Amino acid sequence: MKQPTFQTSSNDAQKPMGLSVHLSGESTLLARSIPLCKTNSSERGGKPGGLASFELAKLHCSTGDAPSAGMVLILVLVVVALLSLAALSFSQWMLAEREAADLALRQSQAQALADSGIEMARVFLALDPADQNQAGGWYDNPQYFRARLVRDDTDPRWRGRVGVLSPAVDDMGLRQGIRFGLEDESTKLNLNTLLLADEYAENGARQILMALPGMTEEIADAILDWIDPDNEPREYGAEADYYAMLDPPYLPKNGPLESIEELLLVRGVTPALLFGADANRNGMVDPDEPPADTIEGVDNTDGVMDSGWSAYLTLYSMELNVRPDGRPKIYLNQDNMEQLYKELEEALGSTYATFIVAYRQNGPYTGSEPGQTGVSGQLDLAKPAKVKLTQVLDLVGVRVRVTFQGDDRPTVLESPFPDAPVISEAYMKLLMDNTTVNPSPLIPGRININQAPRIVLAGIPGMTPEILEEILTRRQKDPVDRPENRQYETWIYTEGIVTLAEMKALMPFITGGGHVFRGQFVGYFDGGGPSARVEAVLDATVRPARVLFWRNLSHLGRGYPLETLGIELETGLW
Ligand SMILES: [Ca+2]
Ligand SMILES: [Ca+2]
Ligand SMILES: [Ca+2]
Repeated sequence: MKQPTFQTSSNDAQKPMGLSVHLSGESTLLARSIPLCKTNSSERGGKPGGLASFELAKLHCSTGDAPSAGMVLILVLVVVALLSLAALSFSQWMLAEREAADLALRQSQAQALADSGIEMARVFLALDPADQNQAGGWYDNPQYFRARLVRDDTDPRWRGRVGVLSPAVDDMGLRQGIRFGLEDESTKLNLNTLLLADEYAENGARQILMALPGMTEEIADAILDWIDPDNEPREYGAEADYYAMLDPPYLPKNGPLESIEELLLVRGVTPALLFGADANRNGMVDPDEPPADTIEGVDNTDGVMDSGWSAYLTLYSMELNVRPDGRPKIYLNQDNMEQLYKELEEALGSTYATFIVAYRQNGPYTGSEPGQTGVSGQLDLAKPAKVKLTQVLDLVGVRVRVTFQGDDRPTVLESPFPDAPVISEAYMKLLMDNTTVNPSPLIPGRININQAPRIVLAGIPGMTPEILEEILTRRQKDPVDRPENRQYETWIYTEGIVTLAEMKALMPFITGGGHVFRGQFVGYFDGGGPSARVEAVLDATVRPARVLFWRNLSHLGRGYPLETLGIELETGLW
């Protein structure tokens, strides 16, 4: 609709000073020049700009009769009223527009706040471990990860913050509440390395899965069949033949998973089992979420299934297998004995280097001759290796029979790495920091015994209930509080919780900590309103850490109350 237009006709000399109104467009209500009243300047009391004291009663109409003057007045009033209404709705419309623009801006700012949190975590993970600990660590560090002020403003509606949250694990190893920090992905079962467990223990992979509440042998084998490359069904499993009968039919993946959600395609896996009752993915069952005391017959009274199996599963866990200074570890199974000796001597000294190379060249000695300590000699480094180590701990508590160059008789060497808890702590750090039997700089899938929930630990092949309880009782979850020896998984051996044999059985499955981290990054304003929530997985095996996975959870709401996230904790303006 076209807008009315107005023009004055004061230049018309024949007519008294007045206003002519033209309405163009559909409305032709007023199409003629309307003569209006003329004021008597003497009756305005000579006030300059007498319109200020404009009073209808003091107006004298110089033209026209009384009824037409009244008519004109009414018309003018109608026009004025219409104009006022138009102005009012226009201003209301503009206010609503402004609010919408405000909201859109704050929404995109909230998203930027959440993304700032990801960058903040990447920066933190790029620090050396000692500096990370100095700054409070990545595990439970509200000072660094809670309510960080990103955008300061005197108006709380615009004072933007970000928080980084992860599920907390209590001293019983149960997921309980939240903490401000990151979550080590190595505290979960890595579905894509699960099949390796079968190489170390019979049905090891199934055993690991069976630790999940509500898991059955049928579902466990179906998951493994879904991942394994063959089309041969396991004892209780399902392969292509089964999925071909479904409507619509589909094929099993027969390869690594790309998302946890893919498991919903596996026979027997349901959304309730996979995700529990935590619809908004904040790690807990909120009052408005359906009660989850029982999920398909699974006992959830202790809340272990609040977030379903997804809380215990990952596709990303990985750890760096390098020396503390970033150089590759010494590969103990390399073929060149001269090179091996040289590397070992430089890092560990000649006694350790001699014994390790002698072991490689001769294998363990199982005869009755007693071993000697403190004896040394020159090895023939041209002699090729005879045995390979399956793990570093093969060197502990063994003897080697070796003939040094220039000697006529062999010598039996006692290992400089005695099988004795406490004492072993002295050499374990050197061995763990510098040597490996795995030439890869990255090891995926091992489980962090310092932080993993009870359920995940319980499934590890070789884990007994006694060992599990000892670990849960003694461990220190936060790396900041942890003595140096506890950064290696071998602390359960050096502190006497497990025997050497038990340690060697557990070793392929466990680690002291991984280098891939997950967190929920919540961007919000002190005054409430728009918020953004992002879940991201950061790979800190490279510096700066790279984002492996990013998912926007904003549509599920902020997830945590403002009091939990923290407001007005730090600001330069208040
Ligand atoms: Ca398969
Ligand atoms: Ca199979
Ligand atoms: Ca929830």
